[in-house]
Amino acid sequence: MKGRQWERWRRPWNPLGGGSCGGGVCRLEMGPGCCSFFFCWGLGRGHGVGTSSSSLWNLMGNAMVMTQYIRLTPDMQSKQGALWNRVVRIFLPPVWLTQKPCFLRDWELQVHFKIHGQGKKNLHGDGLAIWYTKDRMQPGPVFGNMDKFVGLGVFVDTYPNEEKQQERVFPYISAMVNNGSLSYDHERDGRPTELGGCTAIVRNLHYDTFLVIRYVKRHLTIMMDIDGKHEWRDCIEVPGVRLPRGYYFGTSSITGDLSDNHDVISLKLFELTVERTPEEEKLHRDVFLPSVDNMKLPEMTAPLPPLSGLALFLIVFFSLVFSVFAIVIGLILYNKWQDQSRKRFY
Ligand SMILES: [Ca+2]
Repeated sequence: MKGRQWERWRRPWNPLGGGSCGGGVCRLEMGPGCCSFFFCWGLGRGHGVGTSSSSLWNLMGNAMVMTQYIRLTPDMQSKQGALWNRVVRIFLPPVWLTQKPCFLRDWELQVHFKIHGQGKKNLHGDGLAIWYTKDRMQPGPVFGNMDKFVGLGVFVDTYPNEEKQQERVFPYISAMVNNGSLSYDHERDGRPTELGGCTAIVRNLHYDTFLVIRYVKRHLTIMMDIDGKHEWRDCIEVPGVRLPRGYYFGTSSITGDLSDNHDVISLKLFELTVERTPEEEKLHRDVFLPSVDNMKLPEMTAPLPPLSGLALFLIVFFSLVFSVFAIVIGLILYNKWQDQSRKRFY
């Protein structure tokens, strides 16, 4: 599925019905009672994150707003930054309600990004990640985001950590779906948990680079436009991906000993209008935990909550009462038995 074939399916997600993202003009729309959406910056009339009071995005860590893009990390060691869509709070008298941001069923996220820096071959890192996850704003080791995340992660990994790389040429794009039980293996560049991947030579290019993540009828497709030809090229295609609705979109990046500028020029989210047969409607019911058909994710084992002081006191108290009770009964029975043996004796 390439090129413009999908155009007819998609429209910008805008609950108010008045937004558009045609002609390179991005608009940010939001209204009471609806979830957030559209965002973009640069492009002249776009809304800047952090410069607009109605911004629906939060920056984190070392991320910076520049005039034409968001810089997740500069080309410096040990930096990390992220950009997340925000929780929208609305006031419905008499209470504030926290609105989940996005309840799209079928969607497409277009990411316009740029990775560049001074480092020569294999002396740059670490890349960036794009997220659709249950949690937001949780810094950590996975491209600047938390490990054991719940949702989808798409990684543009620019540095091969694993020494013997025969099959994979870097920079490398890969995807991972997690229910919170899996760790991303940084030393092996996520290989044990990857759903699929492809090589993507994206550093220090003089033209624009794009990535698109499409999620339609539980089918995850990731394509890229990195050759300056304005054409989508296939990268990853995975059927049977079950993602809950209402998760957050974000992007994050980290540098370590090696570094790069990781810039995000725009993120555009589209709702896709897809017809379903009644059977598909039944099959595509909402799910509560991410999973992939034909792929076993370890079960989530919730740790037992620690006992509260009161619970501990009650347990000890009733154990003591029970012990005393048992001893008393035991004594009574013993006495009775002794009485009876005495009677028998006389
Ligand atoms: Ca890596």
